[in-house]
Amino acid sequence: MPLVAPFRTSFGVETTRDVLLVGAVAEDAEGWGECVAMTSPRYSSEYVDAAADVLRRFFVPAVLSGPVSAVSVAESLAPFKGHQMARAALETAILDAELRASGRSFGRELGAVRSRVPCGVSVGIMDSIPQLLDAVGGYLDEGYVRIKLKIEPGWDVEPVRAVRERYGDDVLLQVDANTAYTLGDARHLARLDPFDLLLIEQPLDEDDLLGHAALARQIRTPVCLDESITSARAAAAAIRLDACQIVNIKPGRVGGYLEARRIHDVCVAHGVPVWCGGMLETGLGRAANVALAALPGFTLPGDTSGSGRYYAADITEPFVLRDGHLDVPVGPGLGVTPIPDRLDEVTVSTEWLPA
Ligand code: OSB
Ligand code: MG
Repeated sequence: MPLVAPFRTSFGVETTRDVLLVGAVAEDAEGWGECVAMTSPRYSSEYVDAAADVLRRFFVPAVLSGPVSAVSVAESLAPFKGHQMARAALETAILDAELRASGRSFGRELGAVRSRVPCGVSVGIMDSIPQLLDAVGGYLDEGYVRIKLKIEPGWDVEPVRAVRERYGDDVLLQVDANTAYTLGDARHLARLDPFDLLLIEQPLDEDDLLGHAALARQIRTPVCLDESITSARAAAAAIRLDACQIVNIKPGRVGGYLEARRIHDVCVAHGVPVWCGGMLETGLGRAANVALAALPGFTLPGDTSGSGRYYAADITEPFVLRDGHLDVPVGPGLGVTPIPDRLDEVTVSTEWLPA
């Protein structure tokens, strides 16, 4: 699916989104899970074709070898390592089918306590500061309540300063480095301190919890982890080590919504604020993310933007911001379904498993 504008991060530029959807068809319902793996393994080791392969060869056969239920997916897949995004898509499809069959929504199932969630937007690296200021201004006009700037060495202090100077100190502002720095950059990153950022997301490598803990002692901006938080256990370790003060929860990265909820619970128990990340999802993934973001520990606005921030035409009814918020879907399961004609238009291949 073409993106409305190129999205540049420290790990690359995306102009289109290769989406892998898993559908689970039961007698009484059909469910959907969106796999958030990207085309190439730059954000994490996962990528779309690998996810399709591991689902086809290992995950779907393992899950279908016994009685199928969402809560038993993790157990069925326990013999296998990794591929959290593929796991998440499969578990979500089955959970959606179960919830639709019983008329219960994702929000209800996960424990949502709000009917709408405040929305932030993730703004890519641009060619120039004026271009960035135009983009940020447009999003603020649309009502986004929080701006996240993607940063990398050479595009960090100046864009942050420019946004603060132009739009003022009241804008909720944060940055995301996607692992682009090293601990040696600590003094440079401390130059972000005067700008009162909400947080800096994943400045160092994914496996560098001790580095994040050391960095957190050298800068005032709170450290938030994204890539490093691969499970509830990883979250507990990061918190214990003081490697982060805030956690970004992405269900795809952690193997699904059930593990995402466990991370939420761990963070709440430790007084660590969480927010819901995004992976440029279509309306299907977005619906579930918005439901998750309505849990009580999600006290910061997430990267749950409106459909129009990503796609001129979504594959579901678009999510549209109202007063800076998105409504949590209330219908059974995800509460949204693919529009058949739209799905046909963007589908490049379909595969039935078992074959
Ligand atoms: O690091 O949060 C990230 C998109 C793709 C991969 C990684 C990230 C992102 C974003 C955009 O920042 C979040 C979104 O709007 O979906
Ligand atoms: Mg991130």
